[in-house]
Amino acid sequence: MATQVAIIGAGPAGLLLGRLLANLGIATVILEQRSRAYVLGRIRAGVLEDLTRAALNRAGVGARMEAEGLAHAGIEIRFDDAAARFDFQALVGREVMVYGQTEITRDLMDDRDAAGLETIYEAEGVALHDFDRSRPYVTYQRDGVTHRLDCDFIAGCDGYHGVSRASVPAGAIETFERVYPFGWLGVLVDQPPVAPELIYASHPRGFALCSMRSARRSRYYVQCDLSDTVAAWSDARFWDELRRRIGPEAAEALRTGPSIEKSIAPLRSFVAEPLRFGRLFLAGDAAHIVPPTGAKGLNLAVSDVCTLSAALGEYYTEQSTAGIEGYSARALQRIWKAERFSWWMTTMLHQFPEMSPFERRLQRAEFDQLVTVRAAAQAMADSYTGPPI
Ligand code: RFL
Ligand code: PHB
Repeated sequence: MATQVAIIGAGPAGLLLGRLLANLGIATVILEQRSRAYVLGRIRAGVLEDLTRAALNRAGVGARMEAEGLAHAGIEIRFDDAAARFDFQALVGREVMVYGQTEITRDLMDDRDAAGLETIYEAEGVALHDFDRSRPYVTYQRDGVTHRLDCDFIAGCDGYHGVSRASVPAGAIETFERVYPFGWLGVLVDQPPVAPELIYASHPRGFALCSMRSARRSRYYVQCDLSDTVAAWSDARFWDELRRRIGPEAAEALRTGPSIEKSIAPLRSFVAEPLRFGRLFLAGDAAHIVPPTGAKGLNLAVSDVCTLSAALGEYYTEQSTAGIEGYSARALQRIWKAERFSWWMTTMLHQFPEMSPFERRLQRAEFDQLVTVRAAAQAMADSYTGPPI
């Protein structure tokens, strides 16, 4: 089998790249190691920047998002007993869209099926070959049979644990990493959200976040220990802990119910440089991880593949290699901005082990700065809603 661009991974990065390249008349095959149902079962991101929303619309896959997504013009940040609303519209003239990653993934999968574009699920043992030469290829097994996919380029969109980044010789790649000493325990529940907008709360017992997926489905998180297990957190314990951290008014308004999903995610900042190795490109979580506090991971995956698809479009339609040569540097500019913001939000709002009272006071001063200095609030709103490229 042969194609122009072999895409590894059917997460949002791989699927959107496939749609963007199809729009440019470029052929793709996606190889995904999991089943479609497994990919759709992962509960992840919920907040889309303006640019992500615009990119999905431009790509032609935004109709359901526009109909069902919730536009949010601000967020609340709480610190101990203090609370402030940040009005993104007033501060920077932009808003965000709350629409689950699961729904985007479903929209992209349905679109790909309707267009008759090939996705091979449950592709095992994917291996990348000769991407440092002119004719790369990918091998994989399905139902016990080995297949070979010849291509011009390989796009590694296979997430943090994928095979693409791992295929690069160690001497050709540099990585930067911070692992945080805590995780997020997330619960999905079929109950109306506690408030019309997201609440980020820093409390002496730890961080908490109230988010949502729709007017009837809510998503909540509490900071937890890395050693915690889902089994140790009954629904009752989770609701109790959340109530303690989000302030009395929200605790009062909180509507609880049986969790329909519960999972623990570790928090990490990570960047690999560069993002291109001959004819292999890395995009999305394969190239970088941000802690979820800034809601940036999915948005970065989208901006990476927008940049990459434009570069590949230039190559095929204008026979110019300038775009693919500049891809890494271009994408990394935005990536490091998002890394800084996500690290900063995480550092301001979480309880760190062995944090001194001095450091807690500094966190409070950071919050007060946001509340009292308009330029500081504007900078936060600019980063949260997504700065123009
Ligand atoms: P994904 O979604 O991990 O998809 C990669 C795909 O590659 C497949 N794969 C392979 N396929 C073939 N061969 C192999 N060897 C393979 N190895 C892996 C995997 O099965 C998978 O299907 O990466 P992608 O597409 O780059 O998308 C990135 C986003 O998923 C991620 O950044 C966001 O979910 C991060 N994130 C958030 N981002 C936001 O922009 N806003 C948010 O509000 C937000 N909240 C979150 C988040 C991530 C979270 N967790 C669980 C990490 C909240 C949480 C709790
Ligand atoms: C979510 O709804 O899952 C969500 C929202 C905002 C974040 C992280 C996750 O910062």
